[in-house]
Amino acid sequence: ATISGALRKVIDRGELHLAYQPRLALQPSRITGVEALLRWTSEEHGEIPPSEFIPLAEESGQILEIGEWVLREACLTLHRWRQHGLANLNIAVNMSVLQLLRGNFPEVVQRILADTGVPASALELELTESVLMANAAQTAGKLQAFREIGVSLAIDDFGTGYSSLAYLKRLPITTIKIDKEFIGDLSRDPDDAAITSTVITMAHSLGLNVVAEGVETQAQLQFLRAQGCDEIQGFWLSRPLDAHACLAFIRQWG
Ligand code: G
Ligand code: G
Ligand code: MN
Ligand code: NA
Repeated sequence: ATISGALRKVIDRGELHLAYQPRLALQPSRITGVEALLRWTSEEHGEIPPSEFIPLAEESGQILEIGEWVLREACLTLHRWRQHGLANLNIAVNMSVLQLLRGNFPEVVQRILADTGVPASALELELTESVLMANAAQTAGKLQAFREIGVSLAIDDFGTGYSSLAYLKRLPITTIKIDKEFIGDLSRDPDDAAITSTVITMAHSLGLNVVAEGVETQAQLQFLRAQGCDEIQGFWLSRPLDAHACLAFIRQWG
Protein backbone atom coordinates (compact mmCIF):
# COMPACT_ATOMS: atom_id res chain seq x y z
CA ALA A 1 0.00 0.00 0.00
CA THR A 2 0.99 3.63 -0.31
CA ILE A 3 2.00 5.55 2.82
CA SER A 4 -1.49 7.08 2.93
CA GLY A 5 -2.99 3.59 2.69
CA ALA A 6 -0.79 2.26 5.49
CA LEU A 7 -1.64 5.33 7.57
CA ARG A 8 -5.33 4.43 7.52
CA LYS A 9 -4.64 1.31 9.59
CA VAL A 10 -1.94 2.75 11.80
CA ILE A 11 -3.90 2.84 15.06
CA ASP A 12 -5.46 -0.62 14.67
CA ARG A 13 -2.06 -2.09 13.92
CA GLY A 14 -0.51 -0.46 16.97
CA GLU A 15 2.24 1.11 14.87
CA LEU A 16 2.22 4.49 16.64
CA HIS A 17 4.15 5.29 19.76
CA LEU A 18 5.33 8.37 21.60
CA ALA A 19 8.82 9.63 22.35
CA TYR A 20 9.27 12.00 25.28
CA GLN A 21 11.72 14.89 25.45
CA PRO A 22 12.43 16.36 28.92
CA ARG A 23 12.15 20.07 29.58
CA LEU A 24 14.36 21.84 32.14
CA ALA A 25 13.57 24.97 34.17
CA LEU A 26 16.71 27.09 34.67
CA GLN A 27 16.01 28.92 37.92
CA PRO A 28 16.04 26.84 40.00
CA SER A 29 17.25 24.01 37.83
CA ARG A 30 14.68 21.19 37.69
CA ILE A 31 12.87 18.99 35.17
CA THR A 32 9.37 20.41 34.81
CA GLY A 33 7.92 18.04 32.26
CA VAL A 34 8.23 16.45 28.85
CA GLU A 35 7.04 17.04 25.30
CA ALA A 36 5.30 14.07 23.69
CA LEU A 37 6.48 13.48 20.10
CA LEU A 38 4.65 11.12 17.78
CA ARG A 39 6.50 8.27 16.07
CA TRP A 40 5.29 5.84 13.40
CA THR A 41 7.09 2.60 12.68
CA SER A 42 5.29 1.13 9.69
CA GLU A 43 5.62 -2.60 9.15
CA GLU A 44 5.63 -1.92 5.44
CA HIS A 45 7.61 1.33 5.14
CA GLY A 46 9.77 1.50 8.28
CA GLU A 47 10.23 4.68 10.33
CA ILE A 48 8.27 7.56 8.85
CA PRO A 49 8.93 11.01 10.32
CA PRO A 50 5.96 13.10 11.52
CA SER A 51 6.90 15.85 9.05
CA GLU A 52 5.90 13.34 6.36
CA PHE A 53 2.83 11.64 7.74
CA ILE A 54 1.16 14.41 9.77
CA PRO A 55 0.39 16.49 6.67
CA LEU A 56 -1.16 13.35 5.10
CA ALA A 57 -3.23 12.72 8.21
CA GLU A 58 -4.36 16.33 8.13
CA GLU A 59 -5.42 16.03 4.50
CA SER A 60 -7.44 12.90 5.17
CA GLY A 61 -8.92 14.20 8.42
CA GLN A 62 -7.41 11.23 10.23
CA ILE A 63 -5.40 13.63 12.38
CA LEU A 64 -8.46 13.94 14.62
CA GLU A 65 -8.38 10.27 15.54
CA ILE A 66 -4.57 10.21 15.73
CA GLY A 67 -4.51 13.38 17.82
CA GLU A 68 -6.93 11.84 20.27
CA TRP A 69 -4.78 8.72 20.49
CA VAL A 70 -1.69 10.87 21.16
CA LEU A 71 -3.40 12.84 23.89
CA ARG A 72 -4.72 9.74 25.65
CA GLU A 73 -1.40 7.91 25.43
CA ALA A 74 0.51 10.98 26.69
CA CYS A 75 -1.87 11.40 29.63
CA LEU A 76 -1.75 7.69 30.52
CA THR A 77 2.05 7.85 30.63
CA LEU A 78 2.09 11.06 32.64
CA HIS A 79 -0.40 9.66 35.15
CA ARG A 80 1.78 6.59 35.66
CA TRP A 81 4.87 8.73 36.23
CA ARG A 82 3.04 11.09 38.59
CA GLN A 83 2.02 8.06 40.64
CA HIS A 84 5.62 6.86 40.71
CA GLY A 85 7.00 9.80 42.61
CA LEU A 86 7.07 12.49 39.89
CA ALA A 87 3.92 14.14 41.18
CA ASN A 88 4.61 17.60 39.74
CA LEU A 89 5.58 16.57 36.23
CA ASN A 90 3.77 18.21 33.28
CA ILE A 91 3.25 17.15 29.69
CA ALA A 92 3.15 19.14 26.45
CA VAL A 93 1.28 17.71 23.46
CA ASN A 94 1.43 19.02 19.89
CA MET A 95 -1.92 19.82 18.40
CA SER A 96 -2.95 20.27 14.78
CA VAL A 97 -5.11 23.28 13.95
CA LEU A 98 -7.73 20.87 12.62
CA GLN A 99 -8.20 19.58 16.16
CA LEU A 100 -8.57 23.11 17.43
CA LEU A 101 -11.11 24.06 14.80
CA ARG A 102 -13.19 20.98 15.46
CA GLY A 103 -16.04 22.16 17.66
CA ASN A 104 -15.90 19.73 20.55
CA PHE A 105 -12.16 19.41 21.13
CA PRO A 106 -12.25 21.07 24.57
CA GLU A 107 -14.74 18.39 25.66
CA VAL A 108 -12.54 15.65 24.20
CA VAL A 109 -9.59 17.00 26.18
CA GLN A 110 -11.64 17.23 29.34
CA ARG A 111 -12.86 13.65 28.96
CA ILE A 112 -9.34 12.31 28.41
CA LEU A 113 -8.09 14.21 31.48
CA ALA A 114 -10.93 12.77 33.56
CA ASP A 115 -10.42 9.22 32.21
CA THR A 116 -6.69 9.25 32.87
CA GLY A 117 -6.67 11.16 36.16
CA VAL A 118 -4.37 13.93 34.93
CA PRO A 119 -5.14 17.44 36.25
CA ALA A 120 -5.72 20.07 33.57
CA SER A 121 -2.93 22.18 35.05
CA ALA A 122 -0.42 19.45 34.10
CA LEU A 123 -1.26 19.61 30.38
CA GLU A 124 0.06 22.10 27.84
CA LEU A 125 -1.18 22.08 24.25
CA GLU A 126 1.28 23.34 21.59
CA LEU A 127 0.15 25.03 18.39
CA THR A 128 2.55 26.26 15.74
CA GLU A 129 2.87 29.96 15.25
CA SER A 130 2.13 29.91 11.52
CA VAL A 131 -1.11 28.04 12.06
CA LEU A 132 -2.24 30.24 14.93
CA MET A 133 -1.62 33.46 13.06
CA ALA A 134 -3.15 32.27 9.79
CA ASN A 135 -6.38 31.57 11.66
CA ALA A 136 -5.98 34.16 14.39
CA ALA A 137 -9.52 35.54 14.36
CA GLN A 138 -11.04 32.05 14.40
CA THR A 139 -8.65 30.53 16.89
CA ALA A 140 -8.70 33.22 19.58
CA GLY A 141 -12.20 32.21 20.72
CA LYS A 142 -11.42 28.51 20.53
CA LEU A 143 -8.30 28.90 22.65
CA GLN A 144 -10.27 30.57 25.42
CA ALA A 145 -12.27 27.38 25.94
CA PHE A 146 -9.04 25.52 26.77
CA ARG A 147 -7.96 28.18 29.22
CA GLU A 148 -11.32 27.83 30.93
CA ILE A 149 -10.69 24.11 31.40
CA GLY A 150 -7.34 25.02 32.95
CA VAL A 151 -4.86 23.65 30.39
CA SER A 152 -1.85 25.75 29.33
CA LEU A 153 -1.33 26.85 25.73
CA ALA A 154 2.00 27.27 23.96
CA ILE A 155 2.98 28.83 20.65
CA ASP A 156 5.42 26.38 19.08
CA ASP A 157 8.18 27.20 16.56
CA PHE A 158 7.98 30.85 17.53
CA GLY A 159 9.81 33.18 15.17
CA THR A 160 9.42 31.06 12.03
CA GLY A 161 6.02 32.37 11.03
CA TYR A 162 5.02 35.93 11.39
CA SER A 163 3.33 37.08 14.56
CA SER A 164 1.35 40.18 14.93
CA LEU A 165 2.32 41.52 18.34
CA ALA A 166 -1.27 42.63 18.77
CA TYR A 167 -2.41 39.02 18.44
CA LEU A 168 0.23 37.82 20.85
CA LYS A 169 -1.33 40.10 23.40
CA ARG A 170 -4.87 39.03 22.54
CA LEU A 171 -4.47 35.26 22.27
CA PRO A 172 -4.95 33.57 25.66
CA ILE A 173 -1.62 31.74 25.52
CA THR A 174 0.68 30.98 28.44
CA THR A 175 3.98 29.97 26.81
CA ILE A 176 6.23 30.84 23.87
CA LYS A 177 8.59 28.19 22.51
CA ILE A 178 11.45 29.84 20.59
CA ASP A 179 12.22 27.83 17.47
CA LYS A 180 15.48 25.89 17.37
CA GLU A 181 16.49 27.75 14.21
CA PHE A 182 17.39 30.77 16.37
CA ILE A 183 19.02 28.79 19.15
CA GLY A 184 21.31 26.80 16.84
CA ASP A 185 23.21 29.88 15.69
CA LEU A 186 23.17 31.87 18.94
CA SER A 187 26.94 31.78 19.36
CA ARG A 188 27.78 32.66 15.75
CA ASP A 189 25.00 34.98 14.65
CA PRO A 190 24.55 38.23 16.60
CA ASP A 191 21.15 38.71 14.93
CA ASP A 192 19.87 35.43 16.35
CA ALA A 193 21.18 36.41 19.78
CA ALA A 194 19.42 39.78 19.54
CA ILE A 195 16.15 38.19 18.38
CA THR A 196 16.27 35.61 21.16
CA SER A 197 16.91 38.09 23.96
CA THR A 198 14.22 40.42 22.56
CA VAL A 199 11.66 37.62 22.40
CA ILE A 200 12.46 36.68 26.01
CA THR A 201 12.03 40.27 27.19
CA MET A 202 8.84 40.77 25.20
CA ALA A 203 7.33 37.48 26.37
CA HIS A 204 8.07 38.32 29.99
CA SER A 205 6.53 41.75 29.66
CA LEU A 206 3.37 40.02 28.39
CA GLY A 207 3.48 37.65 31.37
CA LEU A 208 4.38 34.60 29.28
CA ASN A 209 6.63 31.65 30.06
CA VAL A 210 9.53 31.21 27.58
CA VAL A 211 10.99 27.89 26.47
CA ALA A 212 14.02 27.68 24.15
CA GLU A 213 14.04 24.63 21.86
CA GLY A 214 16.97 22.88 20.25
CA VAL A 215 19.55 23.72 22.93
CA GLU A 216 22.59 21.62 22.07
CA THR A 217 25.54 23.31 23.78
CA GLN A 218 26.64 24.65 27.13
CA ALA A 219 27.30 28.05 25.49
CA GLN A 220 23.69 28.28 24.30
CA LEU A 221 22.48 27.31 27.75
CA GLN A 222 24.62 29.98 29.41
CA PHE A 223 23.38 32.68 27.05
CA LEU A 224 19.74 31.70 27.67
CA ARG A 225 20.23 31.59 31.42
CA ALA A 226 21.83 35.04 31.38
CA GLN A 227 18.85 36.37 29.39
CA GLY A 228 16.41 34.98 31.94
CA CYS A 229 14.91 32.30 29.69
CA ASP A 230 12.58 30.17 31.85
CA GLU A 231 13.04 26.68 30.40
CA ILE A 232 15.00 24.78 27.78
CA GLN A 233 14.62 21.65 25.69
CA GLY A 234 17.18 20.08 23.42
CA PHE A 235 19.90 17.52 22.88
CA TRP A 236 22.11 19.20 25.51
CA LEU A 237 19.63 17.94 28.10
CA SER A 238 18.30 14.87 26.29
CA ARG A 239 17.09 13.55 22.98
CA PRO A 240 13.48 12.38 22.82
CA LEU A 241 13.38 9.02 24.66
CA ASP A 242 10.96 6.14 24.96
CA ALA A 243 8.77 6.20 28.08
CA HIS A 244 10.92 3.79 30.06
CA ALA A 245 14.21 5.57 29.34
CA CYS A 246 12.65 8.98 29.93
CA LEU A 247 11.38 8.01 33.38
CA ALA A 248 14.85 6.71 34.27
CA PHE A 249 16.43 9.92 32.96
CA ILE A 250 14.16 12.17 35.01
CA ARG A 251 14.73 10.10 38.15
CA GLN A 252 18.50 10.20 37.88
CA TRP A 253 18.45 13.94 37.21
CA GLY A 254 17.15 14.27 40.75
O1 G B 1 10.25 15.09 16.89
P1 G B 1 10.26 15.50 15.48
O2 G B 1 11.35 16.24 14.85
O3 G B 1 10.15 14.29 14.70
O4 G B 1 8.92 16.34 15.22
C1 G B 1 8.70 16.87 13.98
C2 G B 1 7.45 17.72 13.96
O5 G B 1 6.28 16.92 14.15
C3 G B 1 7.44 18.78 15.03
O6 G B 1 7.14 20.00 14.40
C4 G B 1 6.31 18.40 15.93
O7 G B 1 5.64 19.55 16.40
C5 G B 1 5.42 17.55 15.05
N1 G B 1 4.72 16.58 15.89
C6 G B 1 5.28 15.65 16.67
N2 G B 1 4.33 14.93 17.32
C7 G B 1 3.13 15.46 16.96
C8 G B 1 1.77 15.18 17.29
O8 G B 1 1.46 14.33 18.12
N3 G B 1 0.80 15.92 16.69
C9 G B 1 1.10 16.91 15.78
N4 G B 1 0.07 17.57 15.22
N5 G B 1 2.37 17.21 15.45
C10 G B 1 3.38 16.51 16.03
O1 G C 1 8.25 21.53 16.22
P1 G C 1 8.51 20.83 17.49
O2 G C 1 9.16 21.71 18.47
O3 G C 1 7.31 20.18 18.11
O4 G C 1 9.52 19.67 17.14
C1 G C 1 10.49 19.24 17.99
C2 G C 1 11.51 18.58 17.11
O5 G C 1 12.81 19.07 17.39
C3 G C 1 11.57 17.11 17.28
O6 G C 1 11.66 16.53 16.05
C4 G C 1 12.84 16.86 18.04
O7 G C 1 13.38 15.60 17.75
C5 G C 1 13.70 17.97 17.53
N1 G C 1 14.72 18.38 18.47
C6 G C 1 14.63 18.39 19.82
N2 G C 1 15.78 18.84 20.39
C7 G C 1 16.61 19.14 19.39
C8 G C 1 17.95 19.66 19.35
O8 G C 1 18.58 19.97 20.35
N3 G C 1 18.49 19.84 18.12
C9 G C 1 17.82 19.53 16.97
N4 G C 1 18.45 19.73 15.82
N5 G C 1 16.57 19.04 16.97
C10 G C 1 15.95 18.85 18.16
MN1 MN D 1 6.40 21.03 19.73
NA1 NA E 1 9.22 23.83 17.92
